[in-house]
Parts: sequence; C-alpha cells; structure tokens
Amino acid sequence: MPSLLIVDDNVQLIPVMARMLAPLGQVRFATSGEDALAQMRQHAPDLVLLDAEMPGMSGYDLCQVMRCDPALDLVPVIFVTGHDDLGAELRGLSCGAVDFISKPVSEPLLIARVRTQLRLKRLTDELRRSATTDALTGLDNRGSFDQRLDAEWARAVRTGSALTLVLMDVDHFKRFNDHYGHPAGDSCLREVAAAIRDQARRPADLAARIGGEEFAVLMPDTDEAGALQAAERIRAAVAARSIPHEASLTADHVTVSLGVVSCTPDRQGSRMTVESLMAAADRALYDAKAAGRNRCAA
Ligand code: GH3
Ligand code: MG
Ligand code: MG
Ligand code: MG
Ligand code: MG
Repeated sequence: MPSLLIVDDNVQLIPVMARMLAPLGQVRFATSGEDALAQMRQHAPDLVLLDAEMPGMSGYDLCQVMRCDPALDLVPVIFVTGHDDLGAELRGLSCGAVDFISKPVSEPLLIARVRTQLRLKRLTDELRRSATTDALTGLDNRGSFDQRLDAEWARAVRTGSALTLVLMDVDHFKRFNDHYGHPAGDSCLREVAAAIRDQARRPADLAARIGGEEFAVLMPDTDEAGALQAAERIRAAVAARSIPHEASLTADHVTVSLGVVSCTPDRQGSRMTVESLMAAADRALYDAKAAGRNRCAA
C-alpha cells in the first residue's frame, strides 16, 4: 500500500484531504516543513502533497531539500496551494514538483492526479531496483556499488569517519564450474551471496557482486579492527555452508578469500583516493590468495 504525506499548516484542511485520499493509500500528515522532513527521514513516502506557504520552512524550501537528498529525490511532490497564479505554479515546478493543484481542492481532480503520480512512482521504484540489483544474487550490482563507494568516500572525507572496503573472491571457482557445471556454479554464487548478506548486518553496510565470482562489502563508520572481525565472520559463514567442492585445492567445500582495507580519509593531507582504496583491497585479496586462500588479509 503506497504511503502519502499531506503537509499543511492549515489543520482544518488535513482531515478533508486525508478522507479524499484514504482509498489510495496510507495517509500521514505533517503541519510544518520541519515536521515533514523529520518524518520523511524516518520513512520515505511515495507521494507528498505540499502546501507552499507555511511559517518556518516553506513548501518551496522543503521541495528543494528533498531534491538534494538521495533518499528523497525520487519522491514526487504535488503542490496544493491557495495561489492559482502562474508565478506560484512556476515556482513550485522549478523547485522540482511534478504537479500543482489549487485550493479549493476538487476531489476527482485530486484523486486522478495522485493516482497518476503513484503509478509513475511504482514504475520508477521498479526501474531503480532493477538498475541497481544483480539479477543472479539479488545483491547490489557493480554500478550501484561504484555509486555508493563514491558517495561514502565523500561522506568519510567530510565527516572524518572511517570507511572499510572488503573485496572477496571465491576460491578455485573455475575448477568448481568445470567439475559441477555452470548452473551449479550459479547456485553456488547465490549461496555465497546469501552468506554475505547475512553477515553484512548493519543497515549502512552495502554488499554487492562486482564481477563474476567477486564480491565487495562497503562498511561505513567501521575501522580495521571491526572490519577484520566482520570479514572473518563472512569467511566462516561461507565455509559453514559446506557447499561441496571436490575439485578445490584448498578444502572439500567452497571457500572465499578476502582483502580488507580501512581508511580515514582526512580533509587535508591524505593522498588516498577511491582508486587507491580499491587497489589496496585488491592487493590484500591477492595476499590472502597467496597465503593459502580461505582467509582474510589486511
Ligand atoms: P582463485 O582461487 O585464484 O580465485 O581461482 P578461480 O578459479 O576462482 O579464479 P579465476 O579468476 O581463474 O576463475 C573465475 C571463474 O569464475 C571463471 C568462470 O568460470 C567463473 N565465473 C565467473 N562468473 C561466473 C558466473 O556468473 N557464473 C558462473 N557459474 N561462473 C562464473
Ligand atoms: Mg499554508
Ligand atoms: Mg576472480
Ligand atoms: Mg576465484
Ligand atoms: Mg584458478
């Protein structure tokens, strides 16, 4: 069921609109821009019906803030305002609103417009989901990983917090495919992905398949000690699935090797870049392979 947020400082209008919209979804309300933003950061709605003029943060301000917030930038906003002049409409649309309705609100018009926007929002969500998901494993895909890596790197630079990258690679996976066949290889990758997903527990952790049998986990606000523990948990979780691998030269079951790199990029000095972070994790992964596989290296 889609969720709709009505934002209006006129508390008489809220129940009127809420009654009109009740058949279309779950309706919440906020009586100020600030209240709306706080609610949306807890739970992003599928559509916002926004009053333009409010004391404090105006509807225009709120709409602009939403457009710059990656968690809210795809939430459609319809302005519902007392103005019916062209200037107000232009200003609303310029702030990134998708539509504009004047008060007094016509019920059939409101419903028709909201319905259209909810349908588009469903399609947008589905497009974004399929564009960022790896079809084989359901983890994030390479493109999504690259985007998040850039964003988390920028955040770590800004806030001076630690960022950890774990790269992992299935051991002797070519031999697995040769021995059991490609379809079995695919289900093996699905199981490895499930083990990773179980262990990348924090909401901010991002687990992705970034290549054929290569995975990555990005752990914001995590230093090397914490990251090594998490990496070791992932290694153990994959091994504990006991997926038979008779052809492996490492064990009689499927194992992974992991390279772990943590850094705290500082604002001034550090010459570390996203690329050098990836390269360092790759070197650590190579070390784990060279040291005998089925292990973590930092
Ligand atoms: P190492 O322990 O050194 O990592 O050896 P390896 O054989 O795993 O490494 P290598 O890079 O030589 O082989 C990776 C193999 O993974 C190649 C290919 O057969 C297999 N592979 C890559 N992507 C997929 C996929 O999507 N599905 C399946 N079934 N196999 C894949
Ligand atoms: Mg108002
Ligand atoms: Mg590989
Ligand atoms: Mg491999
Ligand atoms: Mg090999």
